[in-house]
Amino acid sequence: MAKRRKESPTGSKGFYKPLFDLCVVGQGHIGLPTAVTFAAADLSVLGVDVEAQLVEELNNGVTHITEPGLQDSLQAVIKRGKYKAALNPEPANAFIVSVPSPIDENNQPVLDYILAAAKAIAPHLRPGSLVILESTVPPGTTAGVFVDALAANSSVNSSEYLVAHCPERVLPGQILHELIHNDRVVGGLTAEASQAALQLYCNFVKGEIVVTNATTAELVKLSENIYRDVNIGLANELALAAESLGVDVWQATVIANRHPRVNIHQPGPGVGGYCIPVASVFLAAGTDVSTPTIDGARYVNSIQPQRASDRLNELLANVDNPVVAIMGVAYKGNVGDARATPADSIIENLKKAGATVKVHDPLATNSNHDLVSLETALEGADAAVFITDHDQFSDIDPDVAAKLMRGRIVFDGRNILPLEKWQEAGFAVTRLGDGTARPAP
Ligand code: SAJ
Repeated sequence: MAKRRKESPTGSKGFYKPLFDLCVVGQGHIGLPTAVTFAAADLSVLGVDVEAQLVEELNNGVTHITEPGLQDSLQAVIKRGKYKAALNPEPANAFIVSVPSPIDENNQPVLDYILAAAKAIAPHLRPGSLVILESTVPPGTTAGVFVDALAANSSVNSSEYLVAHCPERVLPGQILHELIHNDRVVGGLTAEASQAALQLYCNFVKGEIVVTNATTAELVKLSENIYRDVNIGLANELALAAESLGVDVWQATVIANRHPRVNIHQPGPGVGGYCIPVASVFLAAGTDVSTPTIDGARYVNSIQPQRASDRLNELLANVDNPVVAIMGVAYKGNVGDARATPADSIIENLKKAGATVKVHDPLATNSNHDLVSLETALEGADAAVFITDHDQFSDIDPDVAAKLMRGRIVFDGRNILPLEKWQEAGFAVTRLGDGTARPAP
């Protein structure tokens, strides 16, 4: 439990007991699970968001974030009087900022939401208050513009409150579990800030809490996601090499990964989401070193949707006015989030090439495409294109698909289908990187 500071509201010595232990600014994919998990650990939590309708829905125990267990947990902590949502911050012992940090059309980080959150909480800071920035930021942000924004809007001397960067590392679809069980890094501007942040996360973190400084914690977060981006880029380039050799990259990868120190990731039709694709942009914004490996992998991943589209156009070359069933628009398997998905550009490219596209996704809740049922998507389709690796796609009966579809073309962008079963049902299954794009010389 964060230690209560015996300070009066005016900051003079005495007893100051704010209404809330914790105020979490930003009630999105990370902020809401964080607020609810702290509330479930018996802290009194205020969840703040700028969206009035969202605040109202949250206070009614409703969330449209499709995260397993989240809505039930929200309703439980509301019932126990441990969670309330509001439009504006209120006095609290600790504040967490967990708001979006997107990139703009010039590929530059946008910190406006973070600075607005700092401005909103600053008037509520008291001596001993703890402020934690969780949002992913360029290295140097916490110690720079973030604390500057707090200082510019607080009447308390900045040496009297505590600031830390504590990035999250949860996997959408497993957030409530990973928030508790993953190791956590806390990076204070001062040792006291690190200890206060450690105390706070001790309320529920069962993993190890590793203490460092703020800028190191910022680099740790970016390193984790850049590691993934670079390794996905490697997998996508190995897929290209496999195609040129006429070999199956999926088989080569399985065998290579038997090496005790090799973990080659999976090639795919693109790298989506708001995390991996922007990590290298944040690193570049906070440093002035040249990073050709990181930049090269980012480039490879950014053109992967086009490469997948080009392969699809080859497969559909002999089909007049093709009807294509798109299987999956979520940015990755087993999640409902269709924002920043590679599927959007693949669908656009197919339409530009003259295809009629029907889109099916059993989990997506926020796609900008009209979604149809599996049967409707497959009905009369010349081709089925699997873009998202939802587990349930592996269970589709190819014999049923054969009865519904007009054609027998299948593009399995994630190598999720039982290949022989679909081939036995009469389908010509092409997998990205399977070596059939250019037969071996
Ligand atoms: N992808 C591939 N090949 C792979 C793995 C993923 O093409 O081998 C694609 C996915 O299909 C998806 C994209 O990359 O489109 C990103 O997938 P992801 O599994 O990296 O998922 P995110 O972005 O939801 O979560 C990542 C995670 N970071 C790491 O695994 C290092 C998560 O732990 C972070 O908390 C999250 O970013 C974040 O919020 O930063």
